[in-house]
Amino acid sequence: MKIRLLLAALLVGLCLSSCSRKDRGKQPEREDSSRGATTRPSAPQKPAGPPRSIDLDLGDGVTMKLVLIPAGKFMMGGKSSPAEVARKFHRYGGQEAYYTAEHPQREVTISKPFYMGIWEVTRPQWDAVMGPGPWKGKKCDNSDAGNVANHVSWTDASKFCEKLSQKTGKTVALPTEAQWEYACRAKRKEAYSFGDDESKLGLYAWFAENALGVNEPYPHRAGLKTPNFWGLYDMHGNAAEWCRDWYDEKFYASAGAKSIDPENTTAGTHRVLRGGAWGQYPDSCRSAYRSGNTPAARKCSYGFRVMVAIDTGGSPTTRRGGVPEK
Ligand SMILES: [Ca+2]
Repeated sequence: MKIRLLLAALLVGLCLSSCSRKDRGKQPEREDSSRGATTRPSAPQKPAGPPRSIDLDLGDGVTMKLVLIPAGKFMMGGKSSPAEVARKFHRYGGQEAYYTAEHPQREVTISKPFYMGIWEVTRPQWDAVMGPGPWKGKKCDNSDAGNVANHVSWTDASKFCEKLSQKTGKTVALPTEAQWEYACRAKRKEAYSFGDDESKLGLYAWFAENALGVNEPYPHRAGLKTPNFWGLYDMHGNAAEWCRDWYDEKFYASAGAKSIDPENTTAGTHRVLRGGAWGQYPDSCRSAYRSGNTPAARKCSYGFRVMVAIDTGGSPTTRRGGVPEK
């Protein structure tokens, strides 16, 4: 009897164990009773990055739009030799000596994303921050009140950045020369942000052939031409743009030319100007072309655009003073 009872208990035990295994195997995934949807463990959320664009409030109903430029690497400087560029632009009087400062080309890292103004600073933007601009009464003071600010020196442009930093609580500054070229190229390696064919330049730029050459010797209203891949207008032509660096034609070749976030901070006589302008030929509007002038120089072809630095938390920095944190 005892043996029978033991065998029966053993059979019940085996059945319970087997049924339990089957049940576990069939166990449905947990249901979300409210929606009937299967709930799986959620993937870790990526922290939200900085917004793709920001609008600065300059007061008086005037704003300034800037777009996010991602961190990355690019080849800074001229791909073609000075002799090749001179040959290509011979009909415009191109000479090797004009292009030697673009060399040697080298890989440069822009280690942090930043915001770049989509336009050169406009006259209404200037007026909202600084009051009446230095173009007033000049030959190039044409009647278009929405035109870009010009006849502006490097010192004027830097003061604008300081005042706008104070006004917005963000770090507004001139871009470094490396940031400018990186933003201008927008991932393209050719002579221009749209390729190598200078016959297309008129779609993207105001320059000698469609401005000075047709008796319009001044920069034109921002945003009328085609922007580059990152949404930046008039990087080629219109106003030549001041950059933060001191200009040194041998900087690329010098030991001081870092490959990560380079900036020439060694005081010289000239500051950097980039992009060419409304009176210049296509060779001077190339992404790699470099020039400069003294910080106090004002010309009808000189203007600028600004950048806003982003802190490590992903927000535009709030440190004041016009110079981004390193
Ligand atoms: Ca420009």
